[in-house]
Order: sequence, then C-alpha cells, then structure tokens
Amino acid sequence: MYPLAPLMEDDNSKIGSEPGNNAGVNTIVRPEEKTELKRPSMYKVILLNDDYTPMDFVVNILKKFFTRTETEATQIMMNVHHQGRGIAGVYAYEVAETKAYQVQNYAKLREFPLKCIIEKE
Ligand code: TYC
Repeated sequence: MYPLAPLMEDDNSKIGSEPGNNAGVNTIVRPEEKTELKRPSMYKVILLNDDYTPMDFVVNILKKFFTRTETEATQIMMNVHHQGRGIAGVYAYEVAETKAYQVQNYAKLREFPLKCIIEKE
C-alpha cells in the first residue's frame, strides 16, 4: 500500500459558500497523486528446430496459432530450420505463455518433438 498524500485544508471559503456547492461545509482537497503507468513487458514466442517435426506441420502451426500468412509462415519455418530458432510472434506475458504451451501440446499430441519457448524482449 502506498501512503496517502497528506491532506491539505483548502482555503476555499469563497467556493464553499457558493450556492449549490456545499455552502458552509469545510472542503478537504487531496493534491493529485502521480499515477505511474508502465507498459507491459513483451515476450517473444520462439520455435526451436529439431530433426523430426515436418516442415508443413510447422508452417500450419504458424498459421493456426500465430495468424501468419502462408508466405510468412514458410519464411519463419525456414529461418528456424537454418538458424536453429526463430520468432513466431511477440505478445504480453500471459498470451505468450499460453501460445507456447498450446503449440508444444498440439505437437506432442501428434508425437512431434517441436519445442516452443518464450523469452523476455
Ligand atoms: N528441421 C525440420 C525438418 O527438417 C523442420 C522444422 C522447422 C522443425 C522448424 C522444427 O521449429 C521447427 N523436418
């Protein structure tokens, strides 16, 4: 819990006595507190290469889970195939975590050893 900013009694004898504005009632004004807004950290969902998962299966995963076009999916898959790893997409933590889990599970159920991990950007 953050400590509250100190209360200040406002000199609003004028405002407070205007009609329809709590005439005669002391008003306590709390100075504006600064609200720090932070952007959520983003996470890369990364596909790892292996020797057994079929290329067309990886392309289909990229289309199904990462809304990639056929062309994009093929490029990413070939990149993973040659470089060992590649970025499928970048998301907020919960989304990245969920996609990585779903992809690996989808592959495992079909007995492919495809690995999918996340990394903070
Ligand atoms: N290397 C695999 C093959 O030759 C294809 C593949 C690509 C596997 C990307 C996994 O994340 C991967 N069939």
